[in-house]
Amino acid sequence: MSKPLNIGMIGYGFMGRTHSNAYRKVNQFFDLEYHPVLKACCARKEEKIKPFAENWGYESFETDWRKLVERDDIDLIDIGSPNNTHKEIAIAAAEAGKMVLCEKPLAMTVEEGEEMCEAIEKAGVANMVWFNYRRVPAITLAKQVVDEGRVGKPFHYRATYLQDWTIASDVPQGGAALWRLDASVAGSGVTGDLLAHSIDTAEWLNGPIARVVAKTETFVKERLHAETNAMQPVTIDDACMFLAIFENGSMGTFESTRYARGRKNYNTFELNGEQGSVFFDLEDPQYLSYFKYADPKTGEKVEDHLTGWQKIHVTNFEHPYMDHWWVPGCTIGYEHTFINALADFLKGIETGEPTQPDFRSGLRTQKVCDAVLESARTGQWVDIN
Ligand code: SOE
Repeated sequence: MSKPLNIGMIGYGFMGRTHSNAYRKVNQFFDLEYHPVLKACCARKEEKIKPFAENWGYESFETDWRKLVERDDIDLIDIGSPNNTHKEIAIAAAEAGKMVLCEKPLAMTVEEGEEMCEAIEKAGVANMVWFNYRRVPAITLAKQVVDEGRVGKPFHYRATYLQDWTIASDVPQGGAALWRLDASVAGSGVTGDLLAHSIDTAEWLNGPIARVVAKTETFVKERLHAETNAMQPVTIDDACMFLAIFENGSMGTFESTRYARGRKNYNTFELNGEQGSVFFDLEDPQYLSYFKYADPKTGEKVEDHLTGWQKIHVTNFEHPYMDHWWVPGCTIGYEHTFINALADFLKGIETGEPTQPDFRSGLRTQKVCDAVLESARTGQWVDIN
């Protein structure tokens, strides 16, 4: 008999939609002990949250998150609201004994993240940060390839995360739609928003980053603020590039911008090792590219006149998550990464095995982000711990 898990969703924007969709679909595709029930959603403005609740089938809505957190009929609080709300809500939810899911980045700063981890761990509640890209089947396959020793001793990790939606100087900052451009709400610009994804993936695949040196740039210095209607200085980083040294000795380069004309969500990585390489591009998400130089078991070189990159179409039943979806060759998309992540979380509460990335893991990423921003300010290398 399937057990209900009553969801309290905070936020109604892009992430409110991706998460709500996951709650609605997960049991149709994964065989799980728990089934999410869309009990209530929450946002400050009734005119926004009421239609959201109706559209997604939430039983009720609240306009004060504190009321939602206090409700006895809620088991899990999902934080999909802007970054400056994460800490207060997560701590209150943990203290109320609720499970907590939080959209990335975990927090505005490391200090905030630490407080959140302490509260979550003290309460002993299940938790996860929605770094959804770990659940792109091709990225999960890359992890498998690395763990199988097919890349071998790593030398280079190269990540880019490029978009182009803020090039026009008349795009305002702030407000419900554009809070990502307002540092007082977002914490940072591309570093927390985009590089946080790249860092989470990088550390998952290639282990901890030991030190970084970074440079950031803000191309448009002033923007109209959507809430005050006045021109205000832009304090987010529009672009960021950093060099990293991983604890395993390999070297990393990371580049992110919202000024790469033509790039919409170009999230790529390549890892080069002694025995092979892997490459992924989110604008071509069904594929993982793999270059095999040596047999992972014997270490013997397999290179011959037909050696080359293999472009693997990650849609077969033996590929991660794909036995839950369609038949081989039929692709899944962006929204499925959230469903896959939720399925893993629900399996985790069923088995008692904590699901990754949890808040501690989200804090690791926060530490790297903060070190990157500190280095950009000082021009110095910064050690992560
Ligand atoms: C920013 O444009 C954004 O929506 C991020 O906030 C998401 O995390 C990313 O996955 C897509 O781009």
